[in-house]
Amino acid sequence: EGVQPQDYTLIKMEVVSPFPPKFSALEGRKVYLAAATLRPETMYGQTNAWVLPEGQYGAFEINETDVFIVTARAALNLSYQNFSRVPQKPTCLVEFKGYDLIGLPLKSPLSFNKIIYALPMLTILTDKGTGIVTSVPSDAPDDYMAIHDLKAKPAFRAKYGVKDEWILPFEIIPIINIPELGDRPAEKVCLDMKIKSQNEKEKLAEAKKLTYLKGFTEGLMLVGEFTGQKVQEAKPLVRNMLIETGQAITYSE
Ligand code: A2H
Repeated sequence: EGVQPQDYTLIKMEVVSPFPPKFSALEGRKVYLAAATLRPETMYGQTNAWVLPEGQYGAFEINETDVFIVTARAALNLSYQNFSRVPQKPTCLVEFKGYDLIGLPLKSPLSFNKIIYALPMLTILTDKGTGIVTSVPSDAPDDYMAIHDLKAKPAFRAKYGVKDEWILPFEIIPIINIPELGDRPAEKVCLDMKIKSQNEKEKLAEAKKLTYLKGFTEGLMLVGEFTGQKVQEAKPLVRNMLIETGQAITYSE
């Protein structure tokens, strides 16, 4: 963990009912995969969620109605930030492996895609955020490369039971224009840097830094309520809108 606290927006990605058998104990509740993001202004372009297949997750009671699927570590942090039915004591209703979450259909705030699916990503860290990541391949190099790997490698899809219809209908949606990088900045940077897969961690860290900085300082919104505005102006506005409408919460660690 860093020295500086990091302020994330937790996006409530709602699990669409009817739930699969392993989720039957949660029937009747509002169940969300809660994804930690630093880029709430990109949520229009979500194409899927990411989970770590080998990761340990739980379904935790946040209040009388809502249940969040996150790591136990995140649930404990949340319980100290007023997000637990029992203050400072997470209540886990069901435990899951990331495998159990793959293929879940989700409804996510602002997303132009009305239903998106949870897919496997092998580079998710379990000691950061919630262990759930939302995917915006237009603007996140990690997301772009993880989708690329799934599309390029049938054996990878087969290993995790990923169906073509959870990936193929979801094209990259332009959300932000960056003067030097265009409307699909993550794709451009990954191609320019000749990144081959999600496992090229050093190159991806560099790609991420570049798109993040350029996006923040020079990016303009192409879609949504704040079309035409700068990313740095739109970011807090989108964040507040999501929080005020109950579609997201703040989370720091
Ligand atoms: B970001 P920082 Cl469009 N493991 O959200 C790996 N990555 C994780 C994670 C975890 N446990 N938890 C969150 N993240 C990702 C959107 C996005 C993000 C865009 C562009 C860049 C970007 C859509 N994915 O991140 O290490 C999440 O992906 C680049 C900074 O705390 C989260 O924001 O700085 C970001 O990493 C948090 O990274």
